[in-house]
Amino acid sequence: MTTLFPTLNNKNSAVALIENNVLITYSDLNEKIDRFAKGLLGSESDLNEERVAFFIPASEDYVTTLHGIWRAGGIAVPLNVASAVTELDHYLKSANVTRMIASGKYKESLKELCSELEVELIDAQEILNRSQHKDLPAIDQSRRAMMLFTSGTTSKPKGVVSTHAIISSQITTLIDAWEWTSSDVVPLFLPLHHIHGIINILSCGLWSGATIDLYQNFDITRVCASVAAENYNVFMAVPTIYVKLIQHICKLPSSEKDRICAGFSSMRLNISGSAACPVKLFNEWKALTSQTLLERYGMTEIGMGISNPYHGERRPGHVGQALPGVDIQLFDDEDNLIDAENLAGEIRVQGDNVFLEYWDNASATEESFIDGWFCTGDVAVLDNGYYRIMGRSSIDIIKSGGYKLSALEIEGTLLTHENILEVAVLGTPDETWGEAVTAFVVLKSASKLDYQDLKNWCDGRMSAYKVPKILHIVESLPRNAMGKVTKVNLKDCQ
Ligand code: MCA
Ligand code: AMP
Repeated sequence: MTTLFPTLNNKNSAVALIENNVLITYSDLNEKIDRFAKGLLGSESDLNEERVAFFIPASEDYVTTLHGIWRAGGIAVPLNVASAVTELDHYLKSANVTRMIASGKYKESLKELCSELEVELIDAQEILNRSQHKDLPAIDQSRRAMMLFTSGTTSKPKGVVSTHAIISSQITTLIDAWEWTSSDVVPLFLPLHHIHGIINILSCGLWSGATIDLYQNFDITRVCASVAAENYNVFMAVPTIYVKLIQHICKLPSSEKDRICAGFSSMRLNISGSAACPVKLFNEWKALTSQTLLERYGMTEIGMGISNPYHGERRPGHVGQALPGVDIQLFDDEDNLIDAENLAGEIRVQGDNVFLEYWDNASATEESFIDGWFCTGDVAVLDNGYYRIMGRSSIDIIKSGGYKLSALEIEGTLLTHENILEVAVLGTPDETWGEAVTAFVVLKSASKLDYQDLKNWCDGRMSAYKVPKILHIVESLPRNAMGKVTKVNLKDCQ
Protein backbone atom coordinates (compact mmCIF):
# COMPACT_ATOMS: atom_id res chain seq x y z
CA MET A 1 0.00 0.00 0.00
CA THR A 2 1.23 3.49 -0.80
CA THR A 3 1.11 6.00 2.01
CA LEU A 4 2.28 9.38 0.82
CA PHE A 5 2.28 10.98 4.28
CA PRO A 6 4.43 9.23 6.91
CA THR A 7 1.95 9.84 9.75
CA LEU A 8 -1.05 8.41 7.92
CA ASN A 9 -0.77 4.80 9.03
CA ASN A 10 -2.77 2.27 11.00
CA LYS A 11 -0.63 2.50 14.13
CA ASN A 12 -0.98 6.24 14.70
CA SER A 13 -3.67 6.78 17.34
CA ALA A 14 -3.07 10.54 17.64
CA VAL A 15 -5.86 12.94 16.69
CA ALA A 16 -5.48 14.19 13.13
CA LEU A 17 -8.66 16.20 12.67
CA ILE A 18 -11.35 17.78 14.77
CA GLU A 19 -14.62 18.27 12.93
CA ASN A 20 -17.53 19.77 14.88
CA ASN A 21 -15.91 18.59 18.13
CA VAL A 22 -15.55 15.01 16.82
CA LEU A 23 -11.98 13.70 17.05
CA ILE A 24 -10.65 11.69 14.10
CA THR A 25 -7.44 9.74 14.61
CA TYR A 26 -4.72 9.24 12.05
CA SER A 27 -5.40 5.50 11.95
CA ASP A 28 -9.14 6.01 11.35
CA LEU A 29 -8.39 8.58 8.67
CA ASN A 30 -5.86 6.26 7.07
CA GLU A 31 -8.36 3.41 6.95
CA LYS A 32 -10.98 5.67 5.39
CA ILE A 33 -8.57 7.04 2.79
CA ASP A 34 -7.59 3.52 1.88
CA ARG A 35 -11.22 2.49 1.43
CA PHE A 36 -11.94 5.64 -0.55
CA ALA A 37 -8.99 5.11 -2.90
CA LYS A 38 -10.09 1.53 -3.58
CA GLY A 39 -13.70 2.60 -4.12
CA LEU A 40 -12.59 5.32 -6.51
CA LEU A 41 -10.47 2.86 -8.47
CA GLY A 42 -13.39 0.47 -8.92
CA SER A 43 -12.21 -2.02 -11.52
CA GLU A 44 -9.14 0.03 -12.48
CA SER A 45 -5.69 -0.58 -11.01
CA ASP A 46 -4.45 3.02 -11.31
CA LEU A 47 -6.21 6.30 -12.10
CA ASN A 48 -3.20 7.24 -14.22
CA GLU A 49 -3.44 10.94 -13.49
CA GLU A 50 -7.17 11.26 -14.12
CA ARG A 51 -8.25 14.73 -12.94
CA VAL A 52 -10.81 14.16 -10.19
CA ALA A 53 -12.50 17.37 -9.07
CA PHE A 54 -14.13 17.85 -5.70
CA PHE A 55 -16.37 20.52 -4.26
CA ILE A 56 -16.18 19.82 -0.55
CA PRO A 57 -15.79 22.21 2.40
CA ALA A 58 -13.14 21.62 5.09
CA SER A 59 -14.06 18.26 6.61
CA GLU A 60 -12.90 14.68 7.07
CA ASP A 61 -14.52 14.02 3.68
CA TYR A 62 -12.30 16.66 2.08
CA VAL A 63 -9.12 15.11 3.49
CA THR A 64 -10.27 11.60 2.59
CA THR A 65 -11.02 12.68 -0.95
CA LEU A 66 -7.73 14.53 -1.44
CA HIS A 67 -5.59 11.67 -0.13
CA GLY A 68 -7.84 9.02 -1.69
CA ILE A 69 -7.28 10.54 -5.14
CA TRP A 70 -3.53 10.66 -4.47
CA ARG A 71 -3.37 7.03 -3.38
CA ALA A 72 -5.40 5.90 -6.37
CA GLY A 73 -2.99 7.67 -8.75
CA GLY A 74 -5.20 10.60 -9.74
CA ILE A 75 -4.70 14.36 -9.90
CA ALA A 76 -6.70 16.13 -7.19
CA VAL A 77 -8.59 19.21 -8.40
CA PRO A 78 -10.07 20.92 -5.31
CA LEU A 79 -12.60 23.58 -6.26
CA ASN A 80 -13.62 26.67 -4.33
CA VAL A 81 -16.90 25.93 -2.57
CA ALA A 82 -17.56 29.69 -2.53
CA SER A 83 -17.46 29.89 -6.35
CA ALA A 84 -20.51 30.88 -8.33
CA VAL A 85 -21.45 27.67 -10.16
CA THR A 86 -21.10 29.48 -13.51
CA GLU A 87 -17.37 29.94 -12.78
CA LEU A 88 -16.81 26.19 -12.39
CA ASP A 89 -17.58 25.50 -16.02
CA HIS A 90 -14.14 26.74 -17.08
CA TYR A 91 -12.28 24.72 -14.45
CA LEU A 92 -14.03 21.47 -15.33
CA LYS A 93 -13.58 21.92 -19.05
CA SER A 94 -9.98 23.07 -18.96
CA ALA A 95 -8.91 20.23 -16.64
CA ASN A 96 -10.90 17.71 -18.74
CA VAL A 97 -12.65 16.50 -15.62
CA THR A 98 -15.02 13.56 -16.03
CA ARG A 99 -15.68 12.80 -12.35
CA MET A 100 -16.66 15.24 -9.60
CA ILE A 101 -17.11 14.45 -5.92
CA ALA A 102 -19.51 16.44 -3.72
CA SER A 103 -22.27 15.86 -1.24
CA GLY A 104 -25.30 17.50 0.34
CA LYS A 105 -26.16 21.01 -0.80
CA TYR A 106 -22.89 21.25 -2.71
CA LYS A 107 -23.84 18.22 -4.80
CA GLU A 108 -27.32 19.63 -5.41
CA SER A 109 -25.87 22.91 -6.69
CA LEU A 110 -23.74 21.07 -9.27
CA LYS A 111 -26.32 18.73 -10.75
CA GLU A 112 -27.27 20.88 -13.72
CA LEU A 113 -23.71 21.87 -14.64
CA CYS A 114 -22.38 18.32 -14.35
CA SER A 115 -25.14 16.89 -16.46
CA GLU A 116 -24.55 19.59 -19.11
CA LEU A 117 -20.82 18.84 -19.18
CA GLU A 118 -21.32 15.07 -18.91
CA VAL A 119 -19.32 14.97 -15.69
CA GLU A 120 -20.25 12.11 -13.36
CA LEU A 121 -21.26 13.59 -9.99
CA ILE A 122 -20.55 11.21 -7.11
CA ASP A 123 -21.13 11.36 -3.36
CA ALA A 124 -18.02 10.73 -1.24
CA GLN A 125 -20.03 8.30 0.91
CA GLU A 126 -21.04 6.29 -2.12
CA ILE A 127 -17.37 5.81 -3.01
CA LEU A 128 -16.58 4.63 0.51
CA ASN A 129 -19.41 2.10 0.35
CA ARG A 130 -18.12 0.72 -2.94
CA SER A 131 -14.99 -0.62 -1.34
CA GLN A 132 -13.28 -3.57 -3.00
CA HIS A 133 -10.31 -5.67 -1.97
CA LYS A 134 -7.37 -4.81 -4.15
CA ASP A 135 -3.91 -3.36 -4.00
CA LEU A 136 -3.33 0.31 -4.44
CA PRO A 137 -0.87 1.39 -7.12
CA ALA A 138 2.69 2.39 -6.27
CA ILE A 139 2.89 6.12 -6.89
CA ASP A 140 6.14 7.48 -8.20
CA GLN A 141 7.00 10.88 -6.70
CA SER A 142 7.42 12.36 -10.17
CA ARG A 143 3.75 11.84 -10.99
CA ARG A 144 1.27 14.70 -11.16
CA ALA A 145 -0.73 15.05 -7.94
CA MET A 146 -2.65 18.31 -7.77
CA MET A 147 -4.06 21.10 -9.90
CA LEU A 148 -4.93 24.46 -8.33
CA PHE A 149 -6.32 27.32 -10.36
CA THR A 150 -4.63 30.65 -10.39
CA SER A 151 -6.63 33.74 -11.30
CA GLY A 152 -6.18 34.55 -14.97
CA THR A 153 -4.81 37.98 -15.78
CA THR A 154 -4.79 38.23 -19.54
CA SER A 155 -6.41 34.84 -20.05
CA LYS A 156 -8.80 32.54 -18.19
CA PRO A 157 -7.54 30.92 -14.94
CA LYS A 158 -4.83 28.33 -15.55
CA GLY A 159 -4.43 24.96 -13.82
CA VAL A 160 -1.18 24.93 -11.84
CA VAL A 161 0.07 21.33 -11.73
CA SER A 162 2.35 19.96 -9.02
CA THR A 163 3.80 16.50 -8.61
CA HIS A 164 4.00 14.49 -5.39
CA ALA A 165 7.70 15.43 -5.17
CA ILE A 166 6.93 19.14 -5.47
CA ILE A 167 4.24 18.94 -2.82
CA SER A 168 6.56 16.98 -0.49
CA SER A 169 9.25 19.58 -0.99
CA GLN A 170 6.85 22.46 -0.23
CA ILE A 171 5.64 20.71 2.93
CA THR A 172 8.94 19.51 4.38
CA THR A 173 10.62 22.88 3.81
CA LEU A 174 7.99 24.58 5.95
CA ILE A 175 7.98 21.87 8.61
CA ASP A 176 11.70 22.42 9.10
CA ALA A 177 11.58 26.22 8.85
CA TRP A 178 8.66 26.71 11.22
CA GLU A 179 9.45 23.72 13.46
CA TRP A 180 6.17 21.89 13.18
CA THR A 181 5.80 18.95 15.59
CA SER A 182 3.16 16.38 16.45
CA SER A 183 2.22 18.46 19.52
CA ASP A 184 0.96 21.32 17.37
CA VAL A 185 -2.73 22.13 17.26
CA VAL A 186 -3.85 24.56 14.56
CA PRO A 187 -7.22 25.93 13.44
CA LEU A 188 -7.97 25.72 9.72
CA PHE A 189 -10.54 28.26 8.53
CA LEU A 190 -8.97 29.25 5.21
CA PRO A 191 -10.43 27.97 1.96
CA LEU A 192 -9.13 24.62 0.78
CA HIS A 193 -8.49 25.35 -2.89
CA HIS A 194 -5.30 27.36 -2.30
CA ILE A 195 -1.77 26.64 -1.11
CA HIS A 196 -2.22 28.56 2.15
CA GLY A 197 -4.97 26.26 3.41
CA ILE A 198 -3.94 23.03 1.65
CA ILE A 199 -0.15 23.04 2.04
CA ASN A 200 0.83 25.46 4.81
CA ILE A 201 -1.84 24.35 7.27
CA LEU A 202 -3.52 21.08 6.33
CA SER A 203 -0.59 19.25 4.79
CA CYS A 204 2.17 20.55 7.08
CA GLY A 205 -0.07 19.67 10.02
CA LEU A 206 -0.89 16.15 8.84
CA TRP A 207 2.67 15.38 7.73
CA SER A 208 3.90 16.38 11.22
CA GLY A 209 1.28 14.33 13.05
CA ALA A 210 -0.30 17.49 14.47
CA THR A 211 -4.00 18.13 15.14
CA ILE A 212 -6.09 20.31 12.84
CA ASP A 213 -9.33 21.89 14.02
CA LEU A 214 -11.50 22.27 10.92
CA TYR A 215 -13.82 25.21 10.25
CA GLN A 216 -16.10 25.46 7.24
CA ASN A 217 -15.70 29.24 7.27
CA PHE A 218 -13.99 31.92 9.31
CA ASP A 219 -16.31 31.87 12.34
CA ILE A 220 -14.70 34.64 14.37
CA THR A 221 -16.67 33.93 17.56
CA ARG A 222 -15.76 30.26 17.56
CA VAL A 223 -12.14 30.98 16.67
CA CYS A 224 -11.83 33.45 19.55
CA ALA A 225 -13.51 31.10 22.05
CA SER A 226 -11.09 28.32 21.13
CA VAL A 227 -8.12 30.67 21.30
CA ALA A 228 -9.27 31.85 24.74
CA ALA A 229 -9.49 28.20 25.82
CA GLU A 230 -5.83 27.87 24.73
CA ASN A 231 -6.74 25.10 22.30
CA TYR A 232 -4.16 26.16 19.70
CA ASN A 233 -0.43 26.80 19.67
CA VAL A 234 -0.05 27.73 15.99
CA PHE A 235 -2.17 30.24 14.05
CA MET A 236 -1.93 31.03 10.33
CA ALA A 237 -4.04 33.61 8.54
CA VAL A 238 -4.17 36.33 5.91
CA PRO A 239 -3.75 39.99 7.00
CA THR A 240 -7.49 40.67 6.59
CA ILE A 241 -8.17 38.09 9.30
CA TYR A 242 -5.79 39.80 11.73
CA VAL A 243 -7.54 43.12 10.95
CA LYS A 244 -10.93 41.54 11.60
CA LEU A 245 -9.67 39.90 14.81
CA ILE A 246 -8.35 43.20 16.15
CA GLN A 247 -11.65 44.97 15.35
CA HIS A 248 -13.62 42.14 16.98
CA ILE A 249 -11.47 41.69 20.09
CA CYS A 250 -11.27 45.41 20.81
CA LYS A 251 -15.07 45.65 21.02
CA LEU A 252 -15.36 42.91 23.66
CA PRO A 253 -15.63 43.43 27.44
CA SER A 254 -12.14 43.53 28.93
CA SER A 255 -12.30 40.15 30.70
CA GLU A 256 -13.16 38.38 27.44
CA LYS A 257 -10.64 40.45 25.50
CA ASP A 258 -7.92 39.57 28.00
CA ARG A 259 -8.63 35.83 27.76
CA ILE A 260 -8.44 35.86 23.95
CA CYS A 261 -5.25 37.94 23.95
CA ALA A 262 -3.72 35.58 26.51
CA GLY A 263 -4.67 32.67 24.23
CA PHE A 264 -2.81 34.24 21.32
CA SER A 265 0.07 35.25 23.53
CA SER A 266 0.54 31.65 24.72
CA MET A 267 0.99 30.31 21.17
CA ARG A 268 4.38 29.40 19.77
CA LEU A 269 3.71 30.96 16.36
CA ASN A 270 1.38 33.39 14.52
CA ILE A 271 1.96 33.65 10.76
CA SER A 272 0.66 36.16 8.23
CA GLY A 273 0.78 35.73 4.47
CA SER A 274 -0.94 35.67 1.06
CA ALA A 275 -0.93 39.48 0.97
CA ALA A 276 1.14 42.31 2.39
CA CYS A 277 0.98 42.72 6.14
CA PRO A 278 1.11 46.49 6.76
CA VAL A 279 3.59 47.61 9.44
CA LYS A 280 0.67 49.20 11.32
CA LEU A 281 -1.07 45.82 11.52
CA PHE A 282 2.14 44.06 12.61
CA ASN A 283 2.54 46.61 15.43
CA GLU A 284 -1.12 46.53 16.47
CA TRP A 285 -1.09 42.73 16.68
CA LYS A 286 2.05 42.81 18.78
CA ALA A 287 0.64 45.46 21.10
CA LEU A 288 -2.56 43.47 21.57
CA THR A 289 -1.27 39.91 21.84
CA SER A 290 2.50 40.32 22.32
CA GLN A 291 2.95 38.03 19.29
CA THR A 292 5.55 39.01 16.69
CA LEU A 293 3.89 38.02 13.42
CA LEU A 294 6.02 35.90 11.12
CA GLU A 295 5.38 37.18 7.60
CA ARG A 296 6.21 35.03 4.60
CA TYR A 297 5.76 35.21 0.83
CA GLY A 298 4.40 32.58 -1.51
CA MET A 299 2.48 31.90 -4.68
CA THR A 300 0.36 29.08 -6.10
CA GLU A 301 3.14 28.22 -8.57
CA ILE A 302 5.91 27.98 -5.95
CA GLY A 303 4.34 27.25 -2.58
CA MET A 304 6.32 29.33 -0.08
CA GLY A 305 9.51 31.05 -1.26
CA ILE A 306 10.57 33.64 1.29
CA SER A 307 10.05 33.76 5.03
CA ASN A 308 11.01 35.69 8.11
CA PRO A 309 12.85 33.38 10.50
CA TYR A 310 11.29 31.29 13.23
CA HIS A 311 14.27 32.21 15.41
CA GLY A 312 15.80 35.61 14.86
CA GLU A 313 14.56 38.98 13.67
CA ARG A 314 11.04 39.13 12.16
CA ARG A 315 11.14 42.46 10.45
CA PRO A 316 7.85 44.36 9.92
CA GLY A 317 7.09 45.25 6.30
CA HIS A 318 9.53 42.59 5.07
CA VAL A 319 8.97 38.99 4.01
CA GLY A 320 12.39 37.73 5.09
CA GLN A 321 14.86 35.56 3.25
CA ALA A 322 14.75 32.67 0.78
CA LEU A 323 13.61 29.45 2.44
CA PRO A 324 16.17 26.62 2.48
CA GLY A 325 16.21 24.86 -0.89
CA VAL A 326 14.52 27.78 -2.65
CA ASP A 327 16.60 30.02 -4.92
CA ILE A 328 15.36 33.58 -5.11
CA GLN A 329 16.83 36.29 -7.33
CA LEU A 330 15.67 39.72 -8.46
CA PHE A 331 15.90 40.66 -12.14
CA ASP A 332 15.58 44.02 -13.86
CA ASP A 333 13.47 44.79 -16.95
CA GLU A 334 16.27 43.64 -19.23
CA ASP A 335 16.46 40.28 -17.46
CA ASN A 336 19.73 41.14 -15.75
CA LEU A 337 20.28 39.75 -12.30
CA ILE A 338 20.30 42.45 -9.64
CA ASP A 339 23.07 41.84 -7.18
CA ALA A 340 22.86 45.04 -5.17
CA GLU A 341 20.59 46.00 -2.31
CA ASN A 342 17.75 48.53 -2.60
CA LEU A 343 17.24 48.08 -6.34
CA ALA A 344 13.77 46.94 -7.31
CA GLY A 345 13.39 43.90 -9.52
CA GLU A 346 11.07 41.01 -10.31
CA ILE A 347 11.23 38.04 -7.96
CA ARG A 348 12.22 34.92 -9.86
CA VAL A 349 12.35 31.47 -8.33
CA GLN A 350 14.04 28.10 -8.82
CA GLY A 351 13.86 25.00 -6.66
CA ASP A 352 12.15 21.69 -6.03
CA ASN A 353 9.15 23.69 -4.79
CA VAL A 354 8.34 25.17 -8.22
CA PHE A 355 5.28 23.81 -10.07
CA LEU A 356 5.59 21.44 -13.03
CA GLU A 357 3.40 23.11 -15.65
CA TYR A 358 0.18 24.90 -16.47
CA TRP A 359 -2.21 22.15 -17.44
CA ASP A 360 -2.51 21.62 -21.15
CA ASN A 361 -0.87 24.99 -21.81
CA ALA A 362 2.74 24.51 -22.86
CA SER A 363 3.06 28.03 -24.24
CA ALA A 364 1.93 29.67 -20.99
CA THR A 365 4.31 27.42 -19.05
CA GLU A 366 7.18 28.34 -21.33
CA GLU A 367 6.40 32.06 -21.14
CA SER A 368 6.40 32.02 -17.35
CA PHE A 369 10.04 30.86 -17.16
CA ILE A 370 13.15 32.75 -18.29
CA ASP A 371 16.41 30.79 -18.29
CA GLY A 372 14.89 28.28 -15.89
CA TRP A 373 13.67 30.92 -13.44
CA PHE A 374 9.95 31.14 -12.71
CA CYS A 375 8.86 34.78 -13.09
CA THR A 376 6.44 35.71 -10.32
CA GLY A 377 5.42 39.17 -11.55
CA ASP A 378 6.03 40.46 -8.01
CA VAL A 379 8.51 43.26 -7.53
CA ALA A 380 10.78 43.42 -4.49
CA VAL A 381 13.98 44.92 -3.14
CA LEU A 382 16.58 43.39 -0.92
CA ASP A 383 16.83 45.70 2.04
CA ASN A 384 19.54 45.00 4.57
CA GLY A 385 19.39 41.26 3.89
CA TYR A 386 15.57 40.91 3.90
CA TYR A 387 13.21 41.09 0.94
CA ARG A 388 10.55 43.77 0.90
CA ILE A 389 7.68 43.42 -1.59
CA MET A 390 7.10 46.62 -3.57
CA GLY A 391 4.07 45.58 -5.61
CA ARG A 392 3.14 43.68 -8.73
CA SER A 393 4.07 44.25 -12.32
CA SER A 394 0.43 44.03 -13.41
CA ILE A 395 -2.24 46.49 -12.33
CA ASP A 396 -4.77 43.88 -13.45
CA ILE A 397 -4.13 41.67 -10.44
CA ILE A 398 -5.99 42.60 -7.27
CA LYS A 399 -5.28 41.09 -3.84
CA SER A 400 -8.42 41.27 -1.74
CA GLY A 401 -8.53 39.51 1.62
CA GLY A 402 -5.79 37.14 0.44
CA TYR A 403 -7.59 36.23 -2.79
CA LYS A 404 -5.84 37.05 -6.04
CA LEU A 405 -8.43 38.41 -8.44
CA SER A 406 -8.26 39.20 -12.12
CA ALA A 407 -9.50 42.70 -12.91
CA LEU A 408 -10.01 41.61 -16.52
CA GLU A 409 -12.25 38.71 -15.53
CA ILE A 410 -14.43 41.02 -13.42
CA GLU A 411 -14.53 43.59 -16.24
CA GLY A 412 -15.56 40.85 -18.68
CA THR A 413 -18.53 39.91 -16.53
CA LEU A 414 -19.56 43.53 -15.81
CA LEU A 415 -19.51 44.31 -19.52
CA THR A 416 -22.40 41.91 -20.00
CA HIS A 417 -24.59 44.25 -17.90
CA GLU A 418 -27.09 45.88 -20.22
CA ASN A 419 -26.47 49.42 -18.88
CA ILE A 420 -22.67 49.29 -18.94
CA LEU A 421 -20.85 50.66 -21.96
CA GLU A 422 -17.28 50.58 -20.67
CA VAL A 423 -15.66 49.49 -17.46
CA ALA A 424 -12.25 49.46 -15.82
CA VAL A 425 -11.62 47.56 -12.59
CA LEU A 426 -8.69 48.00 -10.25
CA GLY A 427 -7.73 47.47 -6.63
CA THR A 428 -7.73 50.53 -4.39
CA PRO A 429 -6.10 50.57 -0.93
CA ASP A 430 -8.37 49.33 1.82
CA GLU A 431 -7.56 48.84 5.52
CA THR A 432 -9.53 45.61 5.88
CA TRP A 433 -9.20 43.92 2.51
CA GLY A 434 -5.74 45.18 1.51
CA GLU A 435 -7.22 46.18 -1.81
CA ALA A 436 -10.88 46.79 -2.58
CA VAL A 437 -12.29 45.85 -5.98
CA THR A 438 -13.25 49.20 -7.50
CA ALA A 439 -15.20 49.58 -10.75
CA PHE A 440 -15.12 52.69 -12.91
CA VAL A 441 -18.13 52.49 -15.19
CA VAL A 442 -19.25 54.46 -18.23
CA LEU A 443 -22.98 53.96 -18.69
CA LYS A 444 -24.86 53.63 -21.95
CA SER A 445 -26.76 56.84 -22.76
CA ALA A 446 -29.87 57.43 -20.64
CA SER A 447 -28.98 54.44 -18.41
CA LYS A 448 -28.73 54.41 -14.63
CA LEU A 449 -26.92 52.15 -12.19
CA ASP A 450 -26.51 52.46 -8.47
CA TYR A 451 -24.23 50.36 -6.27
CA GLN A 452 -26.96 48.15 -4.86
CA ASP A 453 -28.29 47.36 -8.36
CA LEU A 454 -24.83 46.34 -9.43
CA LYS A 455 -24.26 44.18 -6.34
CA ASN A 456 -27.60 42.40 -6.82
CA TRP A 457 -26.84 41.85 -10.49
CA CYS A 458 -23.44 40.31 -9.67
CA ASP A 459 -25.04 37.76 -7.34
CA GLY A 460 -24.67 34.34 -9.00
CA ARG A 461 -22.61 35.78 -11.86
CA MET A 462 -19.34 35.91 -9.91
CA SER A 463 -18.03 34.70 -6.53
CA ALA A 464 -19.24 37.10 -3.80
CA TYR A 465 -15.67 38.17 -2.92
CA LYS A 466 -15.11 39.43 -6.48
CA VAL A 467 -18.11 41.77 -6.43
CA PRO A 468 -16.93 45.41 -6.57
CA LYS A 469 -16.90 47.11 -3.18
CA ILE A 470 -16.85 50.57 -4.79
CA LEU A 471 -18.59 51.88 -7.91
CA HIS A 472 -17.63 55.13 -9.65
CA ILE A 473 -19.78 56.28 -12.55
CA VAL A 474 -17.55 58.29 -14.89
CA GLU A 475 -18.11 60.15 -18.16
CA SER A 476 -15.21 58.42 -19.88
CA LEU A 477 -12.14 56.32 -19.15
CA PRO A 478 -8.66 57.83 -19.52
CA ARG A 479 -6.86 56.41 -22.55
CA ASN A 480 -3.41 56.71 -24.04
CA ALA A 481 -2.59 57.58 -27.64
CA MET A 482 -3.12 53.93 -28.60
CA GLY A 483 -6.61 54.02 -27.13
CA LYS A 484 -5.72 51.72 -24.23
CA VAL A 485 -7.27 52.56 -20.86
CA THR A 486 -4.59 53.97 -18.55
CA LYS A 487 -5.72 52.54 -15.26
CA VAL A 488 -3.01 54.27 -13.23
CA ASN A 489 -4.72 57.57 -14.03
CA LEU A 490 -7.96 56.22 -12.59
CA LYS A 491 -6.36 56.01 -9.17
CA ASP A 492 -6.62 59.82 -9.12
CA CYS A 493 -10.27 59.87 -10.21
CA GLN A 494 -11.74 58.71 -6.91
C1 MCA B 1 -15.32 37.74 1.83
N1 MCA B 1 -15.75 38.89 1.28
C2 MCA B 1 -14.75 39.44 0.59
C3 MCA B 1 -13.66 38.56 0.74
N2 MCA B 1 -14.05 37.52 1.52
N3 MCA B 1 -14.66 40.57 -0.13
C4 MCA B 1 -13.50 40.83 -0.71
N4 MCA B 1 -12.40 40.04 -0.61
C5 MCA B 1 -12.46 38.90 0.11
N5 MCA B 1 -11.38 38.12 0.21
C6 MCA B 1 -17.06 39.54 1.37
C7 MCA B 1 -18.19 38.59 1.11
O1 MCA B 1 -18.48 38.55 -0.26
C8 MCA B 1 -19.31 39.25 1.91
O2 MCA B 1 -19.79 40.37 1.21
C9 MCA B 1 -18.57 39.76 3.13
O3 MCA B 1 -17.22 39.94 2.73
C10 MCA B 1 -18.61 38.80 4.30
O4 MCA B 1 -18.28 37.52 3.81
P1 MCA B 1 -17.75 36.37 4.75
O5 MCA B 1 -17.54 35.14 3.94
O6 MCA B 1 -18.57 36.28 5.98
O7 MCA B 1 -16.34 36.98 5.14
P2 MCA B 1 -15.26 36.35 5.99
O8 MCA B 1 -15.62 34.97 6.42
O9 MCA B 1 -14.87 37.31 7.05
O10 MCA B 1 -14.08 36.17 4.88
C11 MCA B 1 -12.98 36.93 4.85
C12 MCA B 1 -11.77 36.00 4.74
C13 MCA B 1 -11.82 35.28 3.38
C14 MCA B 1 -11.78 34.98 5.86
C15 MCA B 1 -10.56 36.90 4.86
O11 MCA B 1 -11.82 36.22 2.33
C16 MCA B 1 -10.68 34.34 3.22
O12 MCA B 1 -10.73 33.19 3.68
N6 MCA B 1 -9.59 34.78 2.59
C17 MCA B 1 -8.37 34.02 2.46
C18 MCA B 1 -8.19 33.52 1.08
C19 MCA B 1 -6.96 32.66 1.00
O13 MCA B 1 -6.77 31.65 1.68
N7 MCA B 1 -6.05 33.06 0.16
C20 MCA B 1 -4.80 32.38 -0.01
C21 MCA B 1 -4.52 32.35 -1.49
P3 MCA B 1 -21.29 40.84 1.33
O14 MCA B 1 -21.58 40.95 2.79
O15 MCA B 1 -21.28 42.13 0.62
O16 MCA B 1 -22.08 39.78 0.64
S1 MCA B 1 -2.91 32.90 -1.82
C22 MCA B 1 -1.96 31.57 -1.57
O17 MCA B 1 -2.38 30.48 -1.23
C23 MCA B 1 -0.49 31.92 -1.69
C24 MCA B 1 0.29 30.72 -2.11
C25 MCA B 1 0.02 32.45 -0.35
O18 MCA B 1 1.00 33.19 -0.36
O19 MCA B 1 -0.56 32.09 0.68
P1 AMP C 1 -1.76 33.32 -5.48
O1 AMP C 1 -1.26 33.39 -6.87
O2 AMP C 1 -3.22 33.40 -5.33
O3 AMP C 1 -1.15 32.16 -4.82
O4 AMP C 1 -1.20 34.59 -4.75
C1 AMP C 1 0.18 34.80 -4.67
C2 AMP C 1 0.46 36.25 -4.61
O5 AMP C 1 0.14 36.77 -3.32
C3 AMP C 1 1.90 36.59 -4.79
O6 AMP C 1 2.27 36.59 -6.15
C4 AMP C 1 1.98 37.95 -4.13
O7 AMP C 1 1.55 38.95 -5.03
C5 AMP C 1 0.97 37.84 -3.02
N1 AMP C 1 1.60 37.60 -1.71
C6 AMP C 1 1.74 36.44 -1.04
N2 AMP C 1 2.33 36.65 0.16
C7 AMP C 1 2.59 37.97 0.22
C8 AMP C 1 3.19 38.82 1.19
N3 AMP C 1 3.62 38.37 2.37
N4 AMP C 1 3.31 40.14 0.91
C9 AMP C 1 2.86 40.64 -0.27
N5 AMP C 1 2.27 39.88 -1.21
C10 AMP C 1 2.13 38.57 -0.97
